[in-house]
Amino acid sequence: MAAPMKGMSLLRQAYLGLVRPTGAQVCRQVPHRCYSTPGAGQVQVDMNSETGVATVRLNRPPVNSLNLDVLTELGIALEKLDADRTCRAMVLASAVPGIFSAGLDILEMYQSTPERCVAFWRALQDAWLGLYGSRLVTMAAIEGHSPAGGCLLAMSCDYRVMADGKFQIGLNETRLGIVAPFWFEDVMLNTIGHRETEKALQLGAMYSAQQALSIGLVDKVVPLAEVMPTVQGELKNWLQIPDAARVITKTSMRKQVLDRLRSQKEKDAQFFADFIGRDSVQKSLGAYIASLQKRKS
Ligand code: CO8
Repeated sequence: MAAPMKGMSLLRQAYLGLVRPTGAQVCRQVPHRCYSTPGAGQVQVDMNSETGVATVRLNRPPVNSLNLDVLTELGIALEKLDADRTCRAMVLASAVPGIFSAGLDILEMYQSTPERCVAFWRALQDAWLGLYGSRLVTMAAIEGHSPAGGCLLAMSCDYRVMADGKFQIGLNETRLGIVAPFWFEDVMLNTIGHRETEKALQLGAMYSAQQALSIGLVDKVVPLAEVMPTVQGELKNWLQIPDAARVITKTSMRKQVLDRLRSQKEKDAQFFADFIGRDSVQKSLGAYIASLQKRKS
């Protein structure tokens, strides 16, 4: 595999086919520990060239937590679909039953190195910019739990269909002793408005599907087996609209929020690494990880 080129992001190099970016490769660039076996297939892309609809499934059992590898793969997948002129829409879903995504991999934030934290955060920024800024019609098929970063991905789509039942969705960061970044906040504000966002973010609120529907966090709630058919049905409406007019409208609605992050990506990544490295934050994260494990036993 070619050595990484200076001055060009790994994502860009991968897109140009110069490198295959795995966590291991980033690991070689920055000293840190690896948490998972890197490799392809954690983001499955199924492109239907007849309909122009791609289905992108997160596939990182047990809970689709988003680590550096997954975020890098996701960013590349989105960039490729955006460049594919035969593709008009994308459904974001999960290959893991019962889970949309558990959000960011907490182990990427716990006892990590500043260099790894920055690399991880850049991968998240790029994946999110690709999703929120996508020219495609994007729909989230939420067939399971969707906390934190999972909720961010869902909110960044144009439309959300969620399975009724025991699953929950929301930005729960404050419960971990961390703070949702300004761009998570911006996306939520644009989705559910100021008052609901204030409550949701301060409380780290997790909503049932019906509660999420009532505040506009999701657009439709249906039985689990109906999620995909409902998404497909809704897509038909969206795909009736001429792409050019829809894309210009979407861009105009989202540009301000996208530009806010674009203009301060490095500052934001550095802030994340500094914040996460604080003793008090590490202590909170450690306690949260322990509580997840305790809940299980
Ligand atoms: N990261 C890493 N590991 C996780 C995560 C995660 N986000 N979520 C769960 N796991 C692990 C569990 O610890 C468990 O590990 P093990 O098998 O080794 O004990 C395994 O995955 C399975 O988890 P559960 O048994 O809990 O699975 P369930 O199906 O019962 O529940 C849930 C699934 C509901 C998703 C549950 O696991 C859960 O609530 N997880 C926590 C989700 C969460 O709080 N995510 C927040 C991540 S932070 C984020 O996305 C934004 C951060 C922004 C940072 C800004 C700072 C400036």
